[in-house]
Amino acid sequence: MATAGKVIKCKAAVLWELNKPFSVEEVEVAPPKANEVRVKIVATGICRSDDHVINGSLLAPLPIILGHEAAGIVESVGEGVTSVKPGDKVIPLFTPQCRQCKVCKHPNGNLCSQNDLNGSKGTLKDGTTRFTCRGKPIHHFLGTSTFSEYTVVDEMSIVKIDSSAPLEKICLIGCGFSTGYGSAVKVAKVTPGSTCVVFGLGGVGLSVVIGCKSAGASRIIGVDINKDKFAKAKEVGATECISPLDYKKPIQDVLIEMTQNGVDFSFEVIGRLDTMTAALLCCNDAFGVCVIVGVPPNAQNLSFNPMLLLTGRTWKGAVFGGFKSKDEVPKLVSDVIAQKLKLDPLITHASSLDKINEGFDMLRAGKSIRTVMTM
Ligand code: PAD
Ligand code: ZN
Repeated sequence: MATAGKVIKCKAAVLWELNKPFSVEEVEVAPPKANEVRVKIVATGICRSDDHVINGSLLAPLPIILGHEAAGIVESVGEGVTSVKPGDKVIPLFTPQCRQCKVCKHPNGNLCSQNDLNGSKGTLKDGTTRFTCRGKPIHHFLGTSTFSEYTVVDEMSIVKIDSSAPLEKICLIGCGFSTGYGSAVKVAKVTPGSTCVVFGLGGVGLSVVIGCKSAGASRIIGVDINKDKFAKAKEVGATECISPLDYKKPIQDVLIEMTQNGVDFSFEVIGRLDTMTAALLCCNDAFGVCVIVGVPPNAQNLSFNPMLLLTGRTWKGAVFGGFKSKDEVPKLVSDVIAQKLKLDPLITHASSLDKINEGFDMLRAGKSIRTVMTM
């Protein structure tokens, strides 16, 4: 391509300060170095995890270009890149898969030791950034930074997908859908005939519901304080929905009563300590499995009586639905193309990068599930 090896000037949404709107402006994107890939982002979704950075719940260095749920086309590659080439359709991976570390070599677990989630550096693997704006270096987010017309990622953070994939939908495989679906089928390993409860019916929570249904759960209870989310939840598989605001009792007690001693599988898909506690308490004390999917507020702790686990409960969590990203994303994409998995119910709004602040306002107001911005 004519741009290969050159700096690209393009539009990106820069977050300069916490709790401030994005500033959509011109940035310079340097060419990829060795083992890096420059991608033209075609479509990117708005996820609550991006908002967690804006409000300080999830720590990341500023200024930064956020965005981690996207699909695009390879523009150029650095020396040594073998798994993708210019023109390939790709999905950036916020959980990389280096294939060298202890986690990547282990059959279970997907949090590759090269991840930038815990104690984020905000750089690529070599410790530097490829973005500048107004003469200042701008940080990367989770090695992806998709709120930009072009981004640079490490080869371990990108995977080639089927050339027929519709990018404006398939971007949801980059985070929300895979995270929720995998939390049910891969992390919890939901069993046929089981009872499940899902706290939080946003894009990720609805994807948990879809996973529970496809695993054969017979009862799927959705819990949300926003009743506007109930219709969609039922459309994708929830058998009933309740709001904690309708009860005087703690919601875990309501759920324990509804299910005769607690559910088989519970999922927290909000990111709050009180609902994480409720999710643990409402699963059966002898065999219940509780999965944390929501990103908890930075530097806050839970304390609980270990007796809750001694009785037999399992308490676990995972990022990206437990999927080893480079291995499993292409398969998820193929399942969408084959219509075994459906993303359409999750996409409520189509927008553009210029309207990114409005997109986040809609998420915060509970009016959207997923807004997909096309570039
Ligand atoms: P969302 O904001 O679309 O959905 C959250 C839902 O929770 C909304 O429908 C709210 O109404 C509901 N809610 C809020 N407070 C309460 C409450 N007190 N009781 C009941 N319901 C409530 O977010 P999302 O679906 O994009 O993301 C959900 C969480 O998952 C969020 O914490 C995000 O950071 C996390 C996430 N984790 C991963 C991962 O890899 N583990 C990936 C992507 C997102
Ligand atoms: Zn996300």
